[in-house]
Formats: sequence, structure tokens, C-alpha cells
Amino acid sequence: MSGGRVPVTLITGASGEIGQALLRRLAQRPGDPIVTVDLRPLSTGALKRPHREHFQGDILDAALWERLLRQYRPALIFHLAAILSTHAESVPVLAHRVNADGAARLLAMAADLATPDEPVRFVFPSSIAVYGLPSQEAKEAAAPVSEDEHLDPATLYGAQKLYVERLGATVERLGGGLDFRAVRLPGLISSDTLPQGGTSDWAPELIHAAARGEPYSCFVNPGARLPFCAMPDAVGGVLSLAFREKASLTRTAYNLGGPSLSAAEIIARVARDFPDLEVRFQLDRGRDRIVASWPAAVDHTAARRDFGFAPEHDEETLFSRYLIPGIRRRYQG
Ligand code: NAD
Ligand code: AKB
Repeated sequence: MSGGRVPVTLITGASGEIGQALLRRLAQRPGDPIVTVDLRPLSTGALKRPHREHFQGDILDAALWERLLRQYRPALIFHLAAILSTHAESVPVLAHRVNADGAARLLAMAADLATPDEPVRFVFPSSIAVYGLPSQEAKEAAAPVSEDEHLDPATLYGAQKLYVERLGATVERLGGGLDFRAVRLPGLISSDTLPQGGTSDWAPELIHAAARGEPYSCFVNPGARLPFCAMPDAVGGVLSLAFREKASLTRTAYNLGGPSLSAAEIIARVARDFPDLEVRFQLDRGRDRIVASWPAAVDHTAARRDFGFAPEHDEETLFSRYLIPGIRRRYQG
């Protein structure tokens, strides 16, 4: 107990894709009980580690935080709640409130709770959206992008992610005990869940449609290319960063990478297992432009060196060992 309050691990956005995967993984390790916050109810799944309470509500609701902080003292925070890139472009004011203001308020809350003796660790999933390549030609010519290059986001979402990274680093430097860490995630693909509102969604949508035997209308051009990461590799990376001692870390924000794949390559690979796959290209110019501004590949040398990020899946095993068997189980029993 800390000042009469129970120390907990707090996860915001816990009902989302990453939240569900993170909860399953955290359930396998010892640690403080878990408290979650999300607009949506929590899908209970595999919660073995004590899950104290789910607060269903808005991270912008001050009354929710008052209730939560009356009982609990978050010592480790995974702040996942956000509005993803495509959706954010269509609701700019709300996206600013959730992605920027919401995160800023949570950082202020964490900084208030933290002391040099009892630090609060704040783990933030940033995105490759913080990068902005000026043209398709520049994207094709670029080497895997490292953390300090091309920080010129083309979307509101990317600008909001970069702002939170910098705000977190600044608050940490003030020295009150906030310990801020961020990972810049590429497009994630899960065999269990489907994304909503992102721009890298074409890849998971296409693979899940193939397994359901449904045609897929692809909103980017066949050459559109991004780095992708299997959900278990990404969550493994987030956890490795979260639990690494501070002395090993040389940066605030780290790239997590994975195979660089174009839409055409994904279609060709998926068609090997689902030969009836039917894809038609129906370009959404806005979303295609966003993809063109994001790097084709990222350099994750720093994450390997500082916290041992070691994705299990390469271009082939991502499909053969993870996605295809998992998705078959999900849709075909
Ligand atoms: P998701 O959309 O599946 O989950 C986000 C969750 O946040 C949802 O359950 C939603 O209900 C909740 N949420 C949104 N606004 C809220 C609010 N105002 N109050 C409370 N809850 C709210 O997204 P995800 O893929 O699980 O992403 C989690 C985090 O990781 C996000 O910050 C996202 O930007 C980041 N990220 C994801 C990817 C990816 O490919 N999935 C890549 C890079 C970064
Ligand atoms: C999105 O497309 O918005 C996310 C991301 C890469 O941040 N998947």
C-alpha cells in the first residue's frame, strides 16, 4: 500500500488490439494488480493475474481519474488509449483532445504521483507516423529510418505522437521521478483481432478477409510498402522496454521494426495459402498518401542493443508460423 492506496499497473485503451494482447501477456508475469480504463467494456479473456477493476469511461473525464486515484496508485502506466491515424484525420478536434490533451493530462497525473524515491514508469506506444518522407521517391531511396531522421509527420496523429514523446521526455528531465519510455510501432498484424481506424489496416484486413473467404477491396496501391510486426513480437518489445532497468536505456523513443512488405507482396504470400483470395484495388487517395509518407523500413538497432528487442518473425515465419495457422484456427476451427 502507498499512502493507503493500492499500487497498480494501469492500462488505458485496454479493450483495444494491443491492450488485449498486453493483458494476456501481463497475466503470465508476477507484479502489481492491474487496473484498466477504456471507453469500451473489457473483454475478460485470459486475466489470471489479479485484475482489480475496469473503469469504463473517457480518459478526458476528470471524475473517472478522481475515483481511480482515491483507491489506486499507478506505479507503471501503459497509456494505449488513442484515436488512430485515418480516424484522427476525420475528427481532428476530438483526436487532438484524446491523443494530445488526454496524454498530457495523464502525464501530469503521473508526474504528480511520482517522487524520486517512488518513481512512476510511463510507457507510451508511439508510431512510425512520427516520420514524414517528402515523396514516394524519397521513401524508395531512404535506408531504414533511424530515430532522429525525417521527424516531419504528415498527419495530425503523427504530430500528436511526436508531441507526447517530447512532452514525456521533458517532464522526465524535470527530475520529479517520472520515468518515460516510448516505442515507435510499425503496422501491427494480429491473428486474433482486427484493427479499426488505422492506415496500416489494409494488411490485417486483407489477411482476415482471405481466411473468411471474402473478397477484399484494398485502399492503397499495390506498391504501397510499410514495415509490419506480428502482435506478439510488438507486445514482447513493449514489455522488454517496460521492464528494462533505466541505466540500459540511451534514448526516450525507440523504433520497433519488422518485415517491410508491399500490398502486392502480402497478396502474393497470402494467396499461397488461400488461393481463392480475391483483391480489387479501390484507392483511397488520402490513406495512400499517408502510407507514402511513412517509412518502408525502420532501423531498430537501438532497441536490440538497449533492451534486447528480438522479433521472432521474419518475412516468411510471420505468415507460416504465426498468421496463417492462427487465422485458420480463428475462422475455420
Ligand atoms: P485500438 O483502436 O484497438 O485501441 C485503442 C483503445 O483506446 C480502444 O479500445 C478505444 O476504445 C480506447 N479509447 C479511445 N479513445 C478513448 C478515450 N477517450 N478514453 C478511453 N479509451 C479510449 O488501437 P491499438 O492498435 O490497440 O493501439 C493502441 C496504441 O498503440 C494506440 O496509442 C496506437 O496509436 C498505438 N499504435 C498502434 C499501432 C497498430 O498498428 N495497432 C501502431 C502504432 C501505434
Ligand atoms: C495506424 O495506421 O494508425 C497505426 C499506426 C502505424 O500508428 N497502425
